[in-house]
Amino acid sequence: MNYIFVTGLAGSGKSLLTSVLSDSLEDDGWGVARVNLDPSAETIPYTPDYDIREFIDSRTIYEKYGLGSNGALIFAMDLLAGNLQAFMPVLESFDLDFAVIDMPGQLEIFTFRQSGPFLLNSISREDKLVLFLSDITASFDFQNFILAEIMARVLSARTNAPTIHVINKVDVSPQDAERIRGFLEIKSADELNSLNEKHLFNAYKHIQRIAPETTHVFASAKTKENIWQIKAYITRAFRGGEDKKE
Ligand SMILES: Nc1nc2c(ncn2[C@@H]2O[C@H](COP(=O)(O)OP(=O)(O)O)[C@@H](O)[C@H]2O)c(=O)[nH]1
Ligand SMILES: [Mg+2]
Repeated sequence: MNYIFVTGLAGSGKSLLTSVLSDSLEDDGWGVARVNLDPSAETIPYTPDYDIREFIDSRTIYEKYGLGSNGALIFAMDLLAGNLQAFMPVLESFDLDFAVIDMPGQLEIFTFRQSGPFLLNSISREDKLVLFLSDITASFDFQNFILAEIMARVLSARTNAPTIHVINKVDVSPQDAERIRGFLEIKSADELNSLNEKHLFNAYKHIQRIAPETTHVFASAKTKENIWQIKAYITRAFRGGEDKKE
């Protein structure tokens, strides 16, 4: 089974993309398991084949241990990482082409904790791909965009997986999407105006070296624009993917 981890900023569209991408892969004839690993999700727009909320309720953790909601989520991820022997057999039993895994929006589980990278690498050492979602409303200016880019690369380095930075919600403002595309064309700090932008750009260039395998797709989970591009990367990334389809 090939694993697609849907990570990214809170509210960027991870759950909707999990739904739309899974449906679209199924339309192409693939077998897909939908997995929700966000214990604090209120509602999700798909019927999960596995739902962590059935096993870990972050609200109960929140009350039982007196943790804040963020602390409860981090505790829940540690709990899951420590109980993989129960989780993995269920996941493996699906025995389909893809598992699309909807992750929590708290990026600190990947950046400042071991549980995120440990989870991803324990679920799949080899056959995995990370989608990192930001959305065009969160990447309004160059600094915000480059910070999202840095985060995508940090995730790629921490999880040792090819990563697609999906800039989602292009339907909201095609003009902003065009402007952000322009940010990707910048080749040198000399093209930037402020000192902060120049420093951030140089930091980004350094981080690129530790995680070079990142591509970009400008997409909309709502209108399904460019979902085909994400699928094209997915089938290319997984060895033999194109062959299996025939
Ligand atoms: N306009 C627009 N809204 C979107 C898109 N993707 C997600 N949303 C909306 O953004 C909100 C957050 O989406 P959700 O999938 O729950 O984000 P998550 O917190 O990252 O899982 C919901 O109201 C979605 O309907 C998109 O491509 N375009
Ligand atoms: Mg969600």
